[in-house]
Amino acid sequence: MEFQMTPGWLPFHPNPSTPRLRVPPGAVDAHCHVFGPGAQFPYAPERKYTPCDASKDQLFALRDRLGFARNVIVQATCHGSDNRALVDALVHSDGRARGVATVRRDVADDALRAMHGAGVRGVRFNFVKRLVDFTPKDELMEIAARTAPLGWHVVVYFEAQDLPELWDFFTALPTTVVVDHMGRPDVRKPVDGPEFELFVRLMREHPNVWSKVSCPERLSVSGPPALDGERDAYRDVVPFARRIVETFPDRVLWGTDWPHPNLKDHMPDDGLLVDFIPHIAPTAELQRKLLVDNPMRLYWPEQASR
Ligand code: 0GY
Repeated sequence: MEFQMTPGWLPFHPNPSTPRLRVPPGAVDAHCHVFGPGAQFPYAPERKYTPCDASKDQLFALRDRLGFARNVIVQATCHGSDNRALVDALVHSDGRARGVATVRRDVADDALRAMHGAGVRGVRFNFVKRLVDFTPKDELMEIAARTAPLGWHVVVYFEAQDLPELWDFFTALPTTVVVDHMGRPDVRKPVDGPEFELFVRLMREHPNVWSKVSCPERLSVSGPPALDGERDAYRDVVPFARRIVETFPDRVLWGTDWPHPNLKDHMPDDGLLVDFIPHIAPTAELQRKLLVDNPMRLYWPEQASR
């Protein structure tokens, strides 16, 4: 099947720079996607955008280029609840990728077990209105209850202004809950203002809540470096991500978000994104927790050493 990219869609960076940061051995890129290729794994009819193809081989090449050892591949909304591209990437990763799927209430037990065998370890619930149609919360709770016995966790994606309404649902989930991109704070607001305090409180009061300190390129208003070759980017996101890393060092994850769906203004250089890490996790110990210990405990517990 032929797919036309959504007009204005930006393809991923063709030639990311080599990061200055040498990430610790065994580092995990814990938030990235595969898109199609559409001819092999068609995009879902209910999708809100049509991306560029971004294959598992391209993802694995980026992993190697950035110095990472493993990936956690998260089902993107353009594939709906058809997890075939994700599962195909997992089974061809030599055990170096695990996944987070999207499933519907009517998913069969056999299908869940097969996904587990391929390396799926979580389900994603998406509440970002521009990306998905509404799914009733009782349906999501039922999915969480069915996947929890497999040891799966729940990944949630939402925007900061929706946290008050979602609070009761999130805090009732029976599993580890991983929040994408710090709940998408509005970084023009103060880092100690009421909106971000609510997110910090969610993590403080609920030790099963983790956060990805990812996507500065999505959250930033100050944006990428003004000049080619400069490596100082997305500085307005630093206080938010650093606060979460320093307050909850054992419950944070980091990911590239490659191939960066729905960025309208610029496409980040993935090497620069890696060089953002020392700004938010300034010590070697924090970097090791963020990039190795935490993702290993969540996604490869049988191999985790800490
Ligand atoms: C992300 C961000 C986005 C898209 C998706 O599943 C998706 O389509 O996650 C977005 O547009 O904010 O986390 O990759």
